[in-house]
Amino acid sequence: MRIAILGTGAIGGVLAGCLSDTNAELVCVSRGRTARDLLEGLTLFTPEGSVEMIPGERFEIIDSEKGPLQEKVCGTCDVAVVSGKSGSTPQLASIAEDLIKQDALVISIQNGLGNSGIIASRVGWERVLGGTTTHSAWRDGDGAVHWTGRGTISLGSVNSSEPNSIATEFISLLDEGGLVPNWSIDIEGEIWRKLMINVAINPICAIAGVRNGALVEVPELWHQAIEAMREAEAVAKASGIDLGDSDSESYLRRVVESTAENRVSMLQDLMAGRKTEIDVLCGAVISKGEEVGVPTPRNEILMALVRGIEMSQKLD
Ligand code: KPL
Repeated sequence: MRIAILGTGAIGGVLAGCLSDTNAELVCVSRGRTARDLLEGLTLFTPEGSVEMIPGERFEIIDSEKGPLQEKVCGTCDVAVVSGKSGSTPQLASIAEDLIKQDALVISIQNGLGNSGIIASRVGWERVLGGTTTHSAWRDGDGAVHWTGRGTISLGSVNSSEPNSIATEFISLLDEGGLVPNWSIDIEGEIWRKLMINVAINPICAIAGVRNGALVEVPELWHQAIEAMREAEAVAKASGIDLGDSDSESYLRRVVESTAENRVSMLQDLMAGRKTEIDVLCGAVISKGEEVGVPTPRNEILMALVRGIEMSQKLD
């Protein structure tokens, strides 16, 4: 199976590293410095502390800054996984469209709402799967990927159907690579549950400049996180999303505790001088809230503050 990974930052790097242990052919799409680093090889620090060095030749590397794709790579991939930042989804979706075969699947495992719709506008809903991940990782200044927390990858079709043969083969490769995949019959609910976690953790840790664990150490931060999450939960319910009966506060606590040493992706973005994903996190909760008549004042404040920080760092 030939798999394209579009966006090989932190999570994309974990995917590339783990799948390099399987017999999948791997095409990695990155830009500029990340693509050049990958040519030298990928260094992956596992959560258990071991280091894997994967030679650059293991991957076919495409630098998206170097103009249109070469004819020979077009229409060659069975699966394309979009793992870049949400701001690059339109560009990555268009590259995915060129890379994939007719019956291929394109899967977003990015944070936030709306990525699958952007991808579907290029490749059609019949070739799109929803996805989400709870693996956590960061990429250091030398391009090495630090996989800080083992999680899972959930995939599912937007119409809750069973996996086809391509999805089944892809899942078994993810499994072989140690990425703990599962097929979800309710991928929309899973994407919303991840969104609830992200609006609780990401903006607050990014604004305060703290690691995830601080949320359970500082009661005032925890209070803000819960309020932001509860708003997202109310919007999800009013939008008809089934969130099951699990207690969201205990789930949030478990995620924060298991990623306590992490710098959340939004904090990493600000530290690296990148724009954040606030629009597809708090921004998505606010606009869905407006549609269904649920007020979201906490998300509005968090979004305004993150936008202010982006502006002060001239990231607009
Ligand atoms: O998804 C994450 C992120 O950093 O964006 C969490 C789960 C909050 C882990 O840090």
